[in-house]
Amino acid sequence: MYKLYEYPPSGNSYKVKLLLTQLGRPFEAIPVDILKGESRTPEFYAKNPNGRIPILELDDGRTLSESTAILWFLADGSQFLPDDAWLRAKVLQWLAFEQYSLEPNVATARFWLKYAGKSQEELGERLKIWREAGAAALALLDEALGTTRFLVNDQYSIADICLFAYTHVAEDGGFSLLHHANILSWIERVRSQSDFVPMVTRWP
Ligand SMILES: N[C@@H](CCC(=O)N[C@@H](CS)C(=O)NCC(=O)O)C(=O)O
Repeated sequence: MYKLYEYPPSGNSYKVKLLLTQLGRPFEAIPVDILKGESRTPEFYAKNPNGRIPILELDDGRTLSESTAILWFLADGSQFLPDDAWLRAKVLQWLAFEQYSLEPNVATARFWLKYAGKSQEELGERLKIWREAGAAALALLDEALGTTRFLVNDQYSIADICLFAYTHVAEDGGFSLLHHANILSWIERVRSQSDFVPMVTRWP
């Protein structure tokens, strides 16, 4: 059975958990308290030298880190990743956008404000930069969702799973979704997919 090393409120962990659940793949979830440094131990570095969750561990002990790589590995051959080369590249385009433009801003603001307990004053200029760049990423996503029900080929895929993770909790980082009607209706479409599981937002 797969092992998923996760910090439960992490969107990067949640993406993998949601996909595993929707694939019907049994897995053991192993919580790692990143706030207590549990991802920075010698044992953990042996699994991921980058000291970060999520990690997927296979039965033979091989480990895979980076949520994008894990999603890609798990979704291969399933309905959540198209076969067509162009459509696969479009999925990858959204995964890369999430990791470069959305997650580093929306997720980072959320993490430091909600989980690491920093104030807006303490975060200062950094928070301003995350908010501006995160708002731009959310605006782009909203525009893209104006013409399609799901991000690639109108079919629910790992592109939607990946972007959903931090977008639907963006308000935790001080981002407003009120004027992003396309995102709000897409969030409801994602939530209505079969075997959807919600994200844990309070832990432990
Ligand atoms: N690009 C990575 C980011 C992983 C990441 O930043 N993980 C964070 C939690 S979401 C973490 O483990 N932080 C703990 C630490 O850096 O010590 C992914 O998508 O998996």
